Amino acid sequence: MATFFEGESHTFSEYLLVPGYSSAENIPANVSLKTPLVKFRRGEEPSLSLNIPMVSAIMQSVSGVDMGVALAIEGGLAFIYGNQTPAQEAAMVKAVKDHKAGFVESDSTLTPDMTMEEVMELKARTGHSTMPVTEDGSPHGRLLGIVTSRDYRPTRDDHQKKVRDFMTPRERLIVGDKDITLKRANDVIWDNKLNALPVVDENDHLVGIVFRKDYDQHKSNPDELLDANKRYMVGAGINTRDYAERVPLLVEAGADVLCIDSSEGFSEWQKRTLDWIRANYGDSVKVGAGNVVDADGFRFLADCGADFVKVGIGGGSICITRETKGIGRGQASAVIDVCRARDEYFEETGVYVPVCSDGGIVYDYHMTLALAMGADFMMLGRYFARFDESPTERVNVNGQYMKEYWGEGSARARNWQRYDQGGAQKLGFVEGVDSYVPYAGSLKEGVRQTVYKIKSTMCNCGALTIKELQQKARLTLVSSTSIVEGGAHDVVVKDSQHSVSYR
Ligand code: RVP
Repeated sequence: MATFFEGESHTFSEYLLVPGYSSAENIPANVSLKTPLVKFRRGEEPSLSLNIPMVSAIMQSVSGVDMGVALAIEGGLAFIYGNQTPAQEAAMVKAVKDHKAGFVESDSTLTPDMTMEEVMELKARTGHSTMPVTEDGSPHGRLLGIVTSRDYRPTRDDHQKKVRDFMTPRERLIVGDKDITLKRANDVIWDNKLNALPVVDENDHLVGIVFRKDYDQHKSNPDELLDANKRYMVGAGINTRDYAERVPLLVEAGADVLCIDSSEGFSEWQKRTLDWIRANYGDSVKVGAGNVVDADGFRFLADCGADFVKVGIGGGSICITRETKGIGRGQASAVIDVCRARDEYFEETGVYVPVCSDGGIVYDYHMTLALAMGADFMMLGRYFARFDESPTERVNVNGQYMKEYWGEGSARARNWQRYDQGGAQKLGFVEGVDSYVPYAGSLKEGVRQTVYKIKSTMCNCGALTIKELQQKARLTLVSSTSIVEGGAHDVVVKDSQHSVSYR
């Protein structure tokens, strides 16, 4: 006879937190969201932690270089997608590691032959008034000069005037060399009353620009997630097929943590992958595994040596695995079950293996619920796909800005390795869709608002840390009727955006 799990399997929207006592101490400014990323022994500190409990999904439509940098600045971590060649993925990891905070790559570069009219158009499009001029117009071309709004007068000058005739030429520019530190660059800006300092390499090719307004970059991003060398931290997805080729390249490129990306991880393939990494790198390479949805799956991966375990099958917004294959489990039930198993494992072995809740976060409060249920951090696809920093196109659909977002199991991504069960090297059938998500602006603003909401709710529960939330949280299942009561109801909402503020 088959095994039947007790009760129904539930998802986040079916739960609410019941507030607990909050003291005057419980204000968002006092809340820390620091959380372990990899396993650790009782009494020890984890070797890697996150400053906010958010990582981006291992997906083509979510996690590229820009996501890696932007999310590390906020204290989270991106997992660069594995659905590309090992060399391409390693190059993305390296680009995040090489990114110098405060050194901006120009998105408005000119050639000397452009006209003042084109300069004005570019300025209107990007909003940037400082524009470097390079030989070929590329952001890393040979630097020939710089144009700022002080160099031309639209009301008086001929709009066909060439850039070469009004730019400040290279010989009159103060520049920094490519090894300059941000601190030194800011000193140069300050001493010379500059607005921006172009940074060039030994061949006079533009590396980036340091702007005066980035002066206190570190001070305004207190949660930045940095490695021991003050570089941004970044993760990378791997699969259970080509790890012997992929892992060494990713490690060499500087990936701080890896994660086996699979729709279903309770398998011998994951064990083989983890065994190979341990045999070749011992514990020096950190690697998460998954996905699983129950205690047995967790224990299997923990025993195989996973550094964290990822939970979730079929709950992703673009995922149709449950419809196509009939496997999965409500995300809340899966997280609760696995986190219970993690705590038992910790009691027994003294090893704490962090749990990542992956997929199915629709509202910001779902993140607080996932944490309260025991998750150490969340992996999010749809949430991050909406921001400027996701690698997909922003498009206008019926008058509304959207970003494209597609599943790794969709016909568009064809990530057969993620769904591999040892058969032919192709996707047998699709398990994901291609979609749009409403555009939501910059990651910084979006994440900061979400983080503030999580902290506020934690205060309502009397918790100043995630651990405390997990100990103090009181959760209740809600009936479908009371879910209706939770939104605006029995009124005509004036601002239709209200009901979809996160979506
Ligand atoms: P969501 O945040 O709800 O958009 O879910 C993202 C998660 O969905 C990913 O981290 C991954 O686990 C899963 N996914 C990615 N592609 C697919 C698919 O095509 N079915 N599912």
